[in-house]
Amino acid sequence: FLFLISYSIGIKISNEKTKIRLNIDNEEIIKESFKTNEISESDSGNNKNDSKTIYIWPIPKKVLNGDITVYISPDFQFSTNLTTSTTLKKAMDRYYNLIFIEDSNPHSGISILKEIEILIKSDDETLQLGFDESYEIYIDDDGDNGGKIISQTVYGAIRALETLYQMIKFDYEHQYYSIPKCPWIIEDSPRFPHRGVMLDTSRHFYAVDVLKEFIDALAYNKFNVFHWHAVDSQSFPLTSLTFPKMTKGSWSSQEVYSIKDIKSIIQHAKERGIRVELEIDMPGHAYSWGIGYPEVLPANFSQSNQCQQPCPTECNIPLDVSSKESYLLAMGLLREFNQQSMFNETFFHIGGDEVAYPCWNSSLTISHWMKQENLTSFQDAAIFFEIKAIEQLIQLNKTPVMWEDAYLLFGSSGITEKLPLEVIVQIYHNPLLAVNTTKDGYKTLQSPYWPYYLDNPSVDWEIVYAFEPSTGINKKHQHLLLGGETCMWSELVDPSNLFAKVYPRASATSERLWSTIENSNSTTSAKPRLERFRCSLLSRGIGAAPLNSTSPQNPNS
Ligand code: CP6
Repeated sequence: FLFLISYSIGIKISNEKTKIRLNIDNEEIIKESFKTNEISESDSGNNKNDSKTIYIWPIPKKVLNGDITVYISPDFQFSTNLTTSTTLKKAMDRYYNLIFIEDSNPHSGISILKEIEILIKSDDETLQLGFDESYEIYIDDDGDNGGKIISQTVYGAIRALETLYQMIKFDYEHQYYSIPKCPWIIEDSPRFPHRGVMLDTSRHFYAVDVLKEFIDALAYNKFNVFHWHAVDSQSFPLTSLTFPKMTKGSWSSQEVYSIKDIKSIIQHAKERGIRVELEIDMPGHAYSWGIGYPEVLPANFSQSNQCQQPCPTECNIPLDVSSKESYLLAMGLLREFNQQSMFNETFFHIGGDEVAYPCWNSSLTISHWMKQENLTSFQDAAIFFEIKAIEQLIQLNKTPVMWEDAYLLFGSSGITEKLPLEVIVQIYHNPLLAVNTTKDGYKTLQSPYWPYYLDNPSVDWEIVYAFEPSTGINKKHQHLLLGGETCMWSELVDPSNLFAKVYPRASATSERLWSTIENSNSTTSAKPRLERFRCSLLSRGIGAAPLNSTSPQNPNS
């Protein structure tokens, strides 16, 4: 057993005292007196014995711990080797203020933790698919020896600080902060590189502060992507400098995101290791574009029964793909929102979902244009447009992301054009479609509406938790499954009920996508940890709903 520990983390074991040697850029850090006989391998949350349960959500890859409480000094501080990073400095301050909210007393014990040192190997703060979020935490059972957080990047350190937050307890009777169950050795890294939540800010508007709080909660869950479904038929709240009349399609002039707002949301997310993936859904779901620029909507669409005016809730009028203005507008928006100074995220979502073809039935300009271009079906017409948008993004060095409709459309009968392999396919119906998309070589994201659409109130957290996104996918192709996103459509959701709708169910996804399969295979053992994690969200002002213990069953099964 000692060999196992020393082998896996490089501890040098002598008889009574143990030294941990860690190599950081040739700097050798030696930590003394690790009493190995008090370290036991925790059963990563699968242990029903409460005293053994590790209350960390999502459960780390590897945890070794003991049973000694180390008290924290009232003048505790974080220190770091990477003093040049404002991202890290802000994260240290943020977590310091989240942890130490009460006045605390000095403990009279002899071993008091005064410092945790954060050692970071690289100062590269680029946020992109696969950025390094791994970290290690070492807390000795002798507080005087301090503690260490070690990571490759600042983002790994941010994940470690979240774990540390969940490890610290406050004793209200004596006013002591402490870390129970020391010593600790934690080694952690995520299973999937893309772990997100989608939020729709078109059906209802969310103020900037609400979006920032939403991003805070993503970080508490160790999610790393905010998929911002910013616009849709119902409203267009994003300011465009190139096309200033776009926000005529907003709910009101108050319910608009200015350029400054957008930048501050992206900055807020970056400081928490969250990528912001913007979606401008096209060519479907585009009714709101036509408020300022009516020339981009199909002529006479109101005559189609799917698309009556006034716009019904489910209305998703597509752009007129025969109109030059539609291309100027759509491609112009892609160029504007992909400027380096705006969204430096490489993924960019262009929707492609639910193109309501009947809305094109009564437009003579569309039928003339189709004849001219030799397009024999509305499907072909949609592909014509989508290819242009995909090519525009590739030219901008961006990675297009599209809903599964694009994959199915390009592959449908009579259509020879193939969906470019650069496109990442986001599944939202049958998760087993991932078997095909990955076999065909497409990077894939799982968001099956059952169980990842949070607007369905009958899906309880256990069902979300039990869903395994890699099911059925050939081992050879599993590397193409980048992860998944749980989705919050906002037809029936706004800031008044957002957090209770999203949490705790999205947390079920956060653990499923972060932790190993072996560590996340039981809802029974997850439950007490999720209960505790929900409280940790509540104590940070996130209004997560209570866990429902009597979950309704899937009516389809
Ligand atoms: N809006 C947009 C939606 C949905 C989609 N796209 C949606 C479809 C089915 C369900 C829930 C939401 N409201 N733009 C599908 C990607 Cl069940």
